[in-house]
Amino acid sequence: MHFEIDDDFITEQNQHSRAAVDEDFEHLRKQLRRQHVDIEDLVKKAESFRVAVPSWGVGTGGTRFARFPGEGEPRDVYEKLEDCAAIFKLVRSTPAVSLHIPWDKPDDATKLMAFASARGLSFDAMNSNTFQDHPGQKHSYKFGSLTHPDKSVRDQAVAHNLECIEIGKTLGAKAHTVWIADGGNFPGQQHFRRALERYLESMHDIYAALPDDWRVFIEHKFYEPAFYSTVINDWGTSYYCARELGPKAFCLVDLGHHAPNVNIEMIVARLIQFGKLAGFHFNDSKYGDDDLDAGSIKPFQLFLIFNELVDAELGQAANFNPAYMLDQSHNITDPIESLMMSAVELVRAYVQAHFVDRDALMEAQDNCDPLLALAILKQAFTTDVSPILAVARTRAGGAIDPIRTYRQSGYRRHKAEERPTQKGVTASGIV
Ligand code: LRH
Ligand code: MN
Repeated sequence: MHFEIDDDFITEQNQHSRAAVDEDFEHLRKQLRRQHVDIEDLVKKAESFRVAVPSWGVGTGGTRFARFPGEGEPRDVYEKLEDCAAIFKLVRSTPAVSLHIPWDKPDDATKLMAFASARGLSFDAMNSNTFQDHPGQKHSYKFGSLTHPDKSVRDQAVAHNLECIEIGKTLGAKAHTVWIADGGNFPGQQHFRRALERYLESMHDIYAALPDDWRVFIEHKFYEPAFYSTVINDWGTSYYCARELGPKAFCLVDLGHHAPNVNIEMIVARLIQFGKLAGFHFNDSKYGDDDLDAGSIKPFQLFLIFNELVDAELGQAANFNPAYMLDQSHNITDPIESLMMSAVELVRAYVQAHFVDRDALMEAQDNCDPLLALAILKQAFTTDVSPILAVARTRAGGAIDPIRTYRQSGYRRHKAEERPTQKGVTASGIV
């Protein structure tokens, strides 16, 4: 029998803090009413928010220096889904999982689909992997994949992406994310223009294989693992390619894929205005692609990104249907706890962005009153909406305090018993 956190246990644990949350909620209701905001509207917004969990995020991540595996690591895609189901049970905003192929390649996709839906889970965007060489692979991706000078390597990489789409069709996914590590470590190693031409040639073949109701997400990244030049290095290159490919191609923004201090919320506004925003890989970082927990380092930036998203949502921006996903690497925390905390921080930023007085903001902008404009944003960002988030989770059958309830459940200890660590045997993932 596989241990699962049951609903009664969650309800029982919620008893511990219900009274305090109700009191704080009523206090916040009065505070918001003074600003002509109905707290129930914000609860509905919180309940409506959805973000997908990365299958590769429930195993312990690492760096090139070391990986410190935790207890009860998932050893295959089924155990990864068990952990995703535990997260969904407690935070209620993560009903979808984004798979990575071949790490999660199912022997039987129909069986995997049934296993997932039995736990209330569905599948979000698929992810291909031509940044590692896989067992039995004919050609190496050492010097690139979709942009490799050798056509047979490009064909192999295209075929892999088509296989991801085929698996995704069986699993009910509706999008495919293509991130490639292609680039160079030395000046002169790559011809920048020819490499991009080869990329588009390969992507046209992948685009042609997309079902009518699918989208392809181009994920840019300014460096790593290539340390001199990266073919799809920034949003401009990604946007050009999405335009070239067609209406089903969009630009995915992974927050960690930008140089420090880049104004990411402005890139988001641009991609919204150009009708090419695919969505996000949410995480946080201080230096490089650190893949830290969303909202843990730069919560104000996360809020400003959601301020652009909510402005577009309320303004019914054209072609605006962003896919929200987490993409993190949990090197020293319990991945389940980090993913729950990150999901909560995304709902927080989304609800705070819905609390922005947009009429007053527009007036301040039109009156060239920068300080008032900032103050209006800061008022929303500094409003503690935690009672709204807790009530929204509880009304959906989740936990008032997901971390505390998870720890009380002993889920990790149970999984440590069910999943005895075998030296060297872990679910395939980043490291
Ligand atoms: C690349 C990336 C990409 C995934 C990988 C796991 O840095 O963000 O989205 O394929 O991480
Ligand atoms: Mn990513």
